Parts: sequence; C-alpha cells; structure tokens
Amino acid sequence: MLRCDELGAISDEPGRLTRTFASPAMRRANKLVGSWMRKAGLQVREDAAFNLLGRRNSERRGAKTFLLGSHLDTVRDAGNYDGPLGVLTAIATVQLLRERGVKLPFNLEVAGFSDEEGVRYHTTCLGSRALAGTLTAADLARIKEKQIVKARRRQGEFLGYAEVHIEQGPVLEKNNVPVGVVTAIAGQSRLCVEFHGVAGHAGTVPMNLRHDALAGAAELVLAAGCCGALATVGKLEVAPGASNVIPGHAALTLDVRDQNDPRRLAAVRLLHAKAKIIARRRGLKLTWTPVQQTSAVQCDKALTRIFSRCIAQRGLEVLKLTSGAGHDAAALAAICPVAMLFVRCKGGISHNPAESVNTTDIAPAIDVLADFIQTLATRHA
Ligand code: HGY
Ligand code: MN
Ligand code: MN
Repeated sequence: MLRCDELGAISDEPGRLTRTFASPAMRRANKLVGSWMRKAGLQVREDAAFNLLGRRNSERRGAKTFLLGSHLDTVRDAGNYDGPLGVLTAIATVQLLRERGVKLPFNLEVAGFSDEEGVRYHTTCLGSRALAGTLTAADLARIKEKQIVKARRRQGEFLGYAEVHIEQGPVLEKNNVPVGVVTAIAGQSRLCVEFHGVAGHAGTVPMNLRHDALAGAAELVLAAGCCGALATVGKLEVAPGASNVIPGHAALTLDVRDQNDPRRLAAVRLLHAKAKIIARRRGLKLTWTPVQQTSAVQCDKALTRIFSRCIAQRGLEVLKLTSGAGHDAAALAAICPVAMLFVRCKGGISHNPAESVNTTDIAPAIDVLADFIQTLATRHA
C-alpha cells in the first residue's frame, strides 16, 4: 500500500495522477518499480514497447514461463490502484515465494505493461499487444514509436498469464468478500466521431439556419445512453471554442462495451445510423472512425478453477464475476490461457482519484496468488 502511494505520486501532470504511454512519468515509474522488482530477486529489463519486465528463471532447462502483472500507465486524474496494484501484488507474491523457498518448474515473469488505458493514442493495450504480437497496421499508423513491434515474444513461450486487479465495480463490496474470480472480460469498441458544421455569428444566424456541430454531437451523446450496450462519450472537443461563435466542428470519443460481441456491434451500428440521421437533419458532415475493436474474452477454465480452489482453501467465499473493464489479460488471451483475480475496491469507484482498497484485502490477494502459483507448480512438476 505504501508502494501504491509512492508510485501514485509519479505523474505527468501537477496536482493529479496521469501517466501515459512512453511519457517522462512512465520512465520514472519503471525505474522505481524496477528497483522493487530487483529487491524481490527479479532480473529487470524494459522491452521495446516500454513494458517493464522482472524475471525469475527456473532451474529447469528449457522451462516455459508463467506471466504475472498488470499495467503501470493510468487514465487522466487517476486513482492509485487501477493497474499498479496488480503489478505490486505480483512482485510481493514473487518475494513471498522466495521467502518460502519455493522452487518452480517454470520461469516466473512479472510485467508492468506500458499502455493499457490507451490515453495517449486512444488505443488500448499497446504494451501487452506488442508483447503478444497482435498489433495491427492501423495501430502502428497511429503511433510514433513503431519499434514497439520488436517486443513480440516467442510463440508458445507462456504457460499462462494471471492478473490481479481492482474490481472497479461494487459486486465484491456488496457481497462482503475481499477477492473474486473473473470469468470473462467485456469486449469494447473505441471510435472517434466528428460532426463538421458551419461556424457562425451567435447573434445573427437564425436558429433554423444553423449547422451547429456541437448540437449534433449533443444529440449523439444522448442517443448513446439508450443504444442497448454500455456506451460512453468521455471526450468532446469543440471548435473554434468561443462563446459567441456557433461551433463549426465537434469531435467526440465513443466507447461501447458488452460481454456479448454481437450485441455490442449492433449498438455501434445503431449509433452510426443515428449519427447519420442527425447529420442529415442538421446539414452537418459526419466522419465516423473506428479506432479499435476488442472482442470479449473468456478466462481459462482450468486456471479459474485453481484460483477458486485457492480462495476456498483460505476459508473465503468464492465469488465469480465478469469484468466490464478491459484488461491486459484480454490481450494476452490471444497467445495463452489467462485468469484474473479481482480485489474489492471501496464503492466500486475507479478512474477517479477517490479509488481505494482496504489494506486488509491485499494480504488475501497475495496469499491466493502465491497459492495459485504453487498449485500450478505441482501440476507442472
Ligand atoms: O477502459 C478500460 O476498461 C480499462 O480501464 N482500460
Ligand atoms: Mn486497469
Ligand atoms: Mn483503467
């Protein structure tokens, strides 16, 4: 918890926590977390995608690798736990296993991924997708740091990936349990939508003759509230941005989520149709740009069963839940089995500086993750 606070003070913006892909704050964060990885006996390096990697090799020659971790980047004005808690509990677990003198038949690696939130380029999981080798040409066209493709790891190298993460929702708190097992991760569609109107004088253009780009965007924001999936407009930019000028241009981000991919894609199609109607009626030009589609992911049943068993053996109730939030685990699922352990967070608040966890919930998370790794070790002995 002290480490979460210390890390939470490393930001690209004064007075609030914001750490974005490949930024100066991310470099400082990697340096600090790298020092904690070394203290846990890990060999530390940064890969071509600015992912921080700490590795403990097995004595077994040619052993495969089990990957733990989460992300070190944050949203704007973030809390201290979304991402960093998963990296720091993984490091604490490695330390605990070393103190227990546990020998492992596989290498253990901890990743601090460099861009799960995608704040800088509106992408998501640049770091973990670079490591997984699933970046697309469209992704690379959006970013300056093209060399991140070199972070790709060997096919079949990973036995699996497990991620500890705050729930970012109210379910664990409502059920009064400290940890829960994730069964699935929602799919997400990220788009950029622009309305191009005509800037004009606020005092002379009659209302019925206006081509007001912001008014069109505002109608789409309201339509997002009833499209059949979770839809959010998180960013809205208006130009030219003067109080006495009718907005000639409005650009908004659209984020659509659902556990069910066809339902999510139907919601995106519905909003696209509504945007065209709004544009036609208001005499606006519409630009509709899909930025990224991420399919829903099922967590691996065998790994999830191990997590459930480890939770039960600790005398805790086993609660299974789905994740509405995206995670690096969804990116890793392209190359290996994945599992996630959620930790209760107060009020389910996240993507907000008020995000917080109970200190007493962290020990069970670390214990369960350590038991999970030890159970895996017996399976691969
Ligand atoms: O947006 C998400 O679901 C995650 O926090 N990146
Ligand atoms: Mn996260
Ligand atoms: Mn997040």
